[in-house]
Amino acid sequence: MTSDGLVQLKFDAKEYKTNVHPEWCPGCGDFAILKALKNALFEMQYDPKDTILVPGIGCSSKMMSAVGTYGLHTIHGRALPVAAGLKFANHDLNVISFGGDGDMLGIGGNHLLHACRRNVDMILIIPNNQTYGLTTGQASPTSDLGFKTKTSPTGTVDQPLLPALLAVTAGATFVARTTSAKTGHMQEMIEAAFKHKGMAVIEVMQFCITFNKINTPDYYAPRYYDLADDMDYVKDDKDAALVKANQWDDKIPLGIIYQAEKPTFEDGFEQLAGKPLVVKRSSEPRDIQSIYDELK
Ligand SMILES: Cc1ncc(C[n+]2csc(CCOP(=O)(O)OP(=O)(O)O)c2C)c(N)n1
Ligand code: SF4
Ligand SMILES: [Mg+2]
Repeated sequence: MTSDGLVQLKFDAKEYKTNVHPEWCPGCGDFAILKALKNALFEMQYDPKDTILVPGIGCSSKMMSAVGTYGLHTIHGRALPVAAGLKFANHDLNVISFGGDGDMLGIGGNHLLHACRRNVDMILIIPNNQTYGLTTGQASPTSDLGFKTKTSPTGTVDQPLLPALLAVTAGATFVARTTSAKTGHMQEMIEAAFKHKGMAVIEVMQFCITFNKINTPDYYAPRYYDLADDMDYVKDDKDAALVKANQWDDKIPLGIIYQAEKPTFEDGFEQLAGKPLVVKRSSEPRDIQSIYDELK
């Protein structure tokens, strides 16, 4: 508390920034996700040296380098097992994984199922632009039926997956949907996920203005409604959550679709009840030199 009664914050907003500016197309929805993530980290006052971002590979995954925490850029589809391993080794860390719809529901779909059913205490953000952005716009597992691309010139014939529905079904204990068109709402969902104990999955409808000209903010704006406006909605009712997560037509719900308290993966190991298995060795954010030196 300062002399004028204000709360003294430990970390300034600039602690969560770096001087890296990801190369995204002007107008890409990833800019807003990055902003919401940094705002949420600041609001939570997470210590940057106790926080690690673990993305896969894709346009959205580039945001890791712009956040002033630790980061481990993994390979396409494999972010979740790495993130879960980090949490297991040091459960004092705030672990935030993220990857696009291709990353998390295509090549990494298997890992998504198991991270959810294990209820690992970490966050997963899925920027869902319904296309493979980085590799120039092929159809992804969430593309609409009939989505035309260079590799599906007559339109894709594959039934799309719904990330939030998959997450609820597989056992995640926090599942929310938000949109890159609403930075404040995204930040609210990320903060709610940070406060949750267990696997928290946030699907962000993220707009790829370059390769997806169909699923645009204007396309979705009239369809969205906010579950927070429904006072009767009970978040820990799984049957109700399945209905909401599956609603994908002229009405699409945003907000916390499902949230329940259940034992986490880490709770299942008495070895983790005390201190972490491995205590981090460097003291400053991004001071990785001491670890390199030890491995020489
Ligand atoms: C093992 C492997 N397979 C394929 C690729 C090529 N690749 C890189 S990003 C990507 C898809 C990106 O789409 P998505 O995950 O939806 O992320 P976005 O770029 O849309 O944010 C693919 C197929 C790769 N880098 N590694
Ligand atoms: S290709 Fe799409 S997702 Fe990638 S930076 Fe450009 S607008 Fe964003
Ligand atoms: Mg994508």
